[in-house]
Amino acid sequence: MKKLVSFFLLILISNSALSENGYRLWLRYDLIKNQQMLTVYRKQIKSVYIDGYSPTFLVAKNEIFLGLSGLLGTAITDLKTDGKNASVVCGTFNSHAIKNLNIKEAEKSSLGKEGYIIRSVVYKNRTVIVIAAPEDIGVLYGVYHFLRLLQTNESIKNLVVSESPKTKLRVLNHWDNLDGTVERGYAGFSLWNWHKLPGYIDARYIDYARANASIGINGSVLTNVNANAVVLSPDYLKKVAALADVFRPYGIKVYLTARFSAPIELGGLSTADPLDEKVRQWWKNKVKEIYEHVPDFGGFVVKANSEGQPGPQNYGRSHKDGANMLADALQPYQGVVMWRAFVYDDNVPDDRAKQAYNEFKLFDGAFNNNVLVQVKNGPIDFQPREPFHPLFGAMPKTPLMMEFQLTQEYLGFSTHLVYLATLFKECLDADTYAQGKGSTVSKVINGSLDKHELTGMAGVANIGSDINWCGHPFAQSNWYAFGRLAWNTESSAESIAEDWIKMTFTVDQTVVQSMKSVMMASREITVNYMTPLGLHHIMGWSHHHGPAPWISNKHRADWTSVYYHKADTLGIGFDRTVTGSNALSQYAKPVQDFYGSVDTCPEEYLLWFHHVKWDYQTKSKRTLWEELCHRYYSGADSVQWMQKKWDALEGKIDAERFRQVKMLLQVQYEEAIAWRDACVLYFQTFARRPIPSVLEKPLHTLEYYKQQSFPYAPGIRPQW
Ligand code: BDP
Repeated sequence: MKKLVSFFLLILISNSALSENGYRLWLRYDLIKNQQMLTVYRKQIKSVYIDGYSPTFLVAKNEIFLGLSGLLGTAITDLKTDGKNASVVCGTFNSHAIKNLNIKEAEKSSLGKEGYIIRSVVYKNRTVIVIAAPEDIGVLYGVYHFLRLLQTNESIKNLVVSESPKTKLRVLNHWDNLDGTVERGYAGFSLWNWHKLPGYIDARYIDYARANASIGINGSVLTNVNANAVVLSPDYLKKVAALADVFRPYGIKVYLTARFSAPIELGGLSTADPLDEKVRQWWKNKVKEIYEHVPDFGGFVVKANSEGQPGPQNYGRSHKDGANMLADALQPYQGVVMWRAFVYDDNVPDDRAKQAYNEFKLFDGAFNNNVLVQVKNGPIDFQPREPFHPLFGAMPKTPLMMEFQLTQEYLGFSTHLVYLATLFKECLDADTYAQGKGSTVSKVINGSLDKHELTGMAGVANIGSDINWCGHPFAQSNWYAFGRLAWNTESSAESIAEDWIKMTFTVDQTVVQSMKSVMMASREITVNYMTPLGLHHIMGWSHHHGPAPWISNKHRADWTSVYYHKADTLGIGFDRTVTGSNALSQYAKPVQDFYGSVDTCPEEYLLWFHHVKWDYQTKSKRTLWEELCHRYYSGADSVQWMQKKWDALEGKIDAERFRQVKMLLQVQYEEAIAWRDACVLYFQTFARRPIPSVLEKPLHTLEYYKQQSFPYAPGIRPQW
């Protein structure tokens, strides 16, 4: 009996060790299955020498041994003291081992602080793989890159890799509240256990840091942009310091969100006026105190005078006054301010899309040099599709930081499979024409267009306490892709997807190609069943789940759906041309001309910029009404296509994640049908035309869809 019990225990243990619950993300390091590659790798990699002892070197060492022993399934010798016979040598350019290898000066220059090289060099008739960098962190990044080559079964013969990041600050923005909830979070609760910190360090903090470092993320904003001043109190700063200590070896700095009214709430002052001497001094003291706890503190992210948050305008001051006050306090310590341009106040404008530009453009060049203005990718709010934000290209004297949203607030939460890198790329590749053709958003962000040293990209995190971190197995790809794109804004969505699949699932080419085709199409499919042809912000009220194009009569017009789609008996769409809000005037002339005419405006943006008649003939020769119906139907049908592709993978990937994604795709399909039916039936009340007869009848009535309610939809702001 005893024997039997231990036998079952063994099975249990070995099963759980093999369990593909998604926890390991893209750092799985399982034995390489391709025997040919495995033999080549094993032959070439027998020992490693790490020339360095700093905390960063220690984690690099742990990672390379963890990775190599898992991937190669053999013991790798750790040459502790002497690198002469090592097959892989890691170190900074100043280290003894690397100096011996005579790396050319030219190869070292222009790598910057975080860059690295990976080279196959011949040393005493032997090929040695060198991972070298100007600084320790570059070596860690190089180690992750090297492991990626093996994970993706790339050749490691004649390696000539030179890498350095295209943006300087590559940060995750956690919208995590101190009570453990996550605003717009769909993957459980916050990772940060504030109650148990600083004494208790959850092992997850380390795995979080590893995952980030592996894709070059070097900053973590721990708290929600709708900020709570308590995080700046002495007790919480100790907790923040404990996290910073965990992240430091991985090259990750912590940042906090600064509640503008903190001098009143924490400091007992009667004002938070940024020009008041006492307020300024309060922030200086607070910043000094923070740096005593966290010597490499990154700085502040600020949401001010937006959606009810306090800010300088409460005192008749400007964004510039507010940002520069904090920048002055941070300057002595090289801290930065990321001042958000996502602003809209209580005075509902004629077009919310114009507000950020109107409030910020005039301050171009007026911010201190440690201020970045953080701009969402589009002018409204992380919609399935938006044109690029008009501030990109409009503030050449100010470093503009990109803000993407990884958490799928408007894209099906963590239920829908939506690979967002195509959305990110669409924005990065868009041409602002700020300095003529080729002035892409990517060049604005990476500083090359306007010669900025300080550059950055932020991603609103989709990470929570769920075992697989992101809720949906494929949502991990958005975290991954964000890091890779922040590192190199020019990388392609496709190549990133390919790496991610290979590292996360399998290198089997048929699976890779199939999954990749689903991922690459997924965002467009979602746009089609949610907001085709440039429609936007027609989701459920406040929680943003499901369709609700009928939302009207709320206390502010721009929190309704009818404000955005403007459907009437004549047509549909928001006229943002000269005959309407003229939001187009905020773009460079060629962009205005292109989007300004219905003839040249791509149909993807048609109803974003134009109010178009129901009988307008689209490129497909269908009327606008018919085209709208077709897009909604084809979107929902395409989810079935994704399901078929997925079903064909059964047995080719692990059963656990296969089943999870299968179930999620079915929910996605049902929700896509709801989107399709609800929107088509609702817009039909204006168009007064039949749904084309080739399309099947909606499943339910419009009334049915209107009555759906989701009182406990996740991620909602408690105070709303
Ligand atoms: C919106 C979210 C809201 C955020 C806001 C922001 O609905 O929860 O606070 O963005 O970015 O998309 O500040």
